[in-house]
Order: sequence, then structure tokens, then C-alpha cells
Amino acid sequence: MKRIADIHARQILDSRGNPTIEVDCVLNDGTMGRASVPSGASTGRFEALELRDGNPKRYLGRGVLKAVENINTIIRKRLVGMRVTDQYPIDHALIELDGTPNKTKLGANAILGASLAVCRAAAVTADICIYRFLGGAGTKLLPTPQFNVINGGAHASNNLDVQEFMIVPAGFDSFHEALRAASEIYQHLKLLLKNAGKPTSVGDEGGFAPNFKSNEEPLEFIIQGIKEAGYRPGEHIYIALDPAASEFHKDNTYIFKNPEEQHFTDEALIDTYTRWIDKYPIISIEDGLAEEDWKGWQKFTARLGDRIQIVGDDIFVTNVKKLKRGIREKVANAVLVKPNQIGTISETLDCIKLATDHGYKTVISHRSGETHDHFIADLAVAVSSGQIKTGAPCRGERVAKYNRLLRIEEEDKLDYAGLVPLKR
Ligand code: 2PG
Ligand code: MG
Repeated sequence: MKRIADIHARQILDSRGNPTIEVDCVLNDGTMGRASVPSGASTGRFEALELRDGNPKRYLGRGVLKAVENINTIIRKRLVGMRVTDQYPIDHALIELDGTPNKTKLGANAILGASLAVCRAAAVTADICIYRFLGGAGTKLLPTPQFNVINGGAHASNNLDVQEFMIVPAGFDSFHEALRAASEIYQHLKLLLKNAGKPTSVGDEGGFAPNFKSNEEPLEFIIQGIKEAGYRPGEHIYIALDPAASEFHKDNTYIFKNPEEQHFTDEALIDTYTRWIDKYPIISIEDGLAEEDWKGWQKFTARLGDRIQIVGDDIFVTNVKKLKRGIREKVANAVLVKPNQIGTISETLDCIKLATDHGYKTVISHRSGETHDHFIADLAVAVSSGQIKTGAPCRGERVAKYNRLLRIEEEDKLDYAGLVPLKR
């Protein structure tokens, strides 16, 4: 019987150069599983707590030494001796050990680091991949990616209010052809921006991040990029947006700063999205409204839910309670899944199951601060989510996930999800 012999955490750096946690889980047969934890910038108010040291003299307060210490003492003591394949009992023990609703005592980053490292150790010692370990023999789908090719909002220092402009290569038969198309479009987009005199340096998620004339202009560039690369918009390639509207919502008003300050009611903002949907092949909008605007979300879903995928990120925060309310109140038709919003693998799987049982789609997601860890690629395959968003086809921590999917495609006979999960 494989049991946990040791758990050891350390502070490492993430893709933004901020501290985060890496955890090693060593078993009594000598095998080890290692995992690291991502971190958001446009963080939902209701996410589980990311514990930071707050000491301004070290890493501007962003150190995670307290969380590391919690793993190396309290969590280690509780988990050593437990059977490594018992993911649910282990996660339950972690939740109990913390004892707070938002994991404020030990930190959701500490808890998730342990949960992930245990999972990986269990897969390593069983000599199977994580997607098979979590998904079993029924796992058969490679996800359709959303590639964030233009970055704005909290992920860049440009003038875009809308945070993420993504291309969705749903019109292909295989993952590698979809990835190729995305990469070619990304490179053509770069040339187009360069020829328009714009800088082509990239934002936190690998997308280009110059200033634009308006929040609509990036859509024009993307359509042009798709065509230049020899693909057809609305047939090979679709568009997905994550405005991350909580970031520009204040006193019941939505405020765009670009091109000039413009105030919207929920309905006026939905009108703007509708105009964009009429004009461009937009297939999915995430966080079109703010995390506390449940009424606005209902209108948004009622008006556009039968035309496009409406994804809840900040409003659901991968939390079963929040998603239950969403299902009851007819809010959104899909959920963004970020393990670090909730803090354990078990709770993440519970959220995915709840969504699937009620006909909600799931999009497995990275955070804007990432590491080389590609756990979410395996997770997307394990649960047959059919969708993943993990940034541009650029930057090591983003392509780590896409490259992992290439390897999974090579070693297993899996179908590419394509347009199926996105069809309305
Ligand atoms: C989002 C995420 C990931 P962050 O809003 O969906 O793209 O951003 O990790 O900054 O919350
Ligand atoms: Mg989001």
C-alpha cells in the first residue's frame, strides 16, 4: 500500500516573477509527485484565500513563506501515513484542518499545492498519467482551446478595458491542426500589428498588448489575422471574449475608459456585446457582467444564452454553492474551472460534476500568473471537459499546457472536441 512518507514545500517564482508554492509529495516506495500553484490578477472577490506574507520588505508583500510553513508543519503532520490514492479523504482532511469557509487559516494556495502534489504522486507510483488516473478508461476527448491573443485589463498596461480576446480553432479534426492554426494566426497578427506601428511585446498571458482605438478594434485585427493566415472566420476559427467585467464595474455602472470614458447600464453593455456578436464570429463570452450583478447576469443569459456560450468565472469562483445558485437563477450556461479558486482537486471535480449534471459546459482554465505545471491540461482531458483556456500560443508557462496536450494526443487515441461543446 502506497502511503505518504513526506511532504515538502518551497517558495518558487511564477511567470510574473512573484513568489508561489511548489510542493513535493514523497511516498513510502520512494516515488515523488511535484506540483506548483498558479495565481490570478483579476481575482474574484469570493475566491478562496491566497495566503501572502504581507511583509513589504520581502517581495513587496507577496511572499508565501507562511503558506509554505503551513505545508511543512501542519499539513505534513496530518497527511503523512495516509494512503496516497485517497484523494477525497485527503482533501477532506485538508479542508477540516483549515476549518474556515474560505481557507483563510492555512491558505488555499497551501492546500491546493498539497492536494495537487498528492494527486501527481499517486499517478506516478501507479505508473499512469494524471488524466487516466483521474478520468479512467472512459476518458476520450481532447479539449478545444481558447487562445488569448490580445491582452488587456489587469493583464497588460495598455488601454483595453476588455481583458481577453481569444481565438477558438474549433473547425478542425485534430488538436495539433488546431494548435497549428492558432500559432500561424498569432504570428500573422504580430505582423499586422507591427505594420500598423504598434509594439508587439506581450501581456501576462502571452497575447499582444498594444494600445487600440477602441475595445472593438482588436476584433478587426483578429479577423484580419485569421484571413492572412489562410483560415476562414466562423468556419475554422471563432472568437471568445473575457471582458472580466468585475474590473470595470463600479456603483452599478460599467465604465469603459477606451476610447473615452463611457458609462453603461447592464442592458447597454449587453447591447454592445450583441452588436459585436452580430458582426464577428463570437462564440463565447466569459464574465460579460460583474461578480455581484446577478440580475444583470440573468438578463445577459436570457438574451444571449441561446446564441453563445456564457461562461461564469468571478461569479461562480469554481464554488459548488455559487454554481447551484446560478443553475437555480438561470445564470450563464458554462462555468470556468480554476482549481486555485476553490483550493482542492476534490472540490474542483465536484464543481465540474455539478455543472455537467445540469447541462452547463466547463472550461478548464489557467491563471494569469502561472508556472510550468501542466496539471490543467490533464484535468481537461480527465473530465472530458471539451474546452481549455490557457493563454496565447506563446510564453513557456502557456505552451507547457498546449505541448502537454500534443503529447497526450500522440500517446492515446482521443477525439478532438472541436465545435461540439460550443454548439448552441
Ligand atoms: C480570468 C483569469 C485567467 P486571472 O479572468 O479568466 O485568464 O485571469 O488569473 O488574472 O484571474
Ligand atoms: Mg475570467
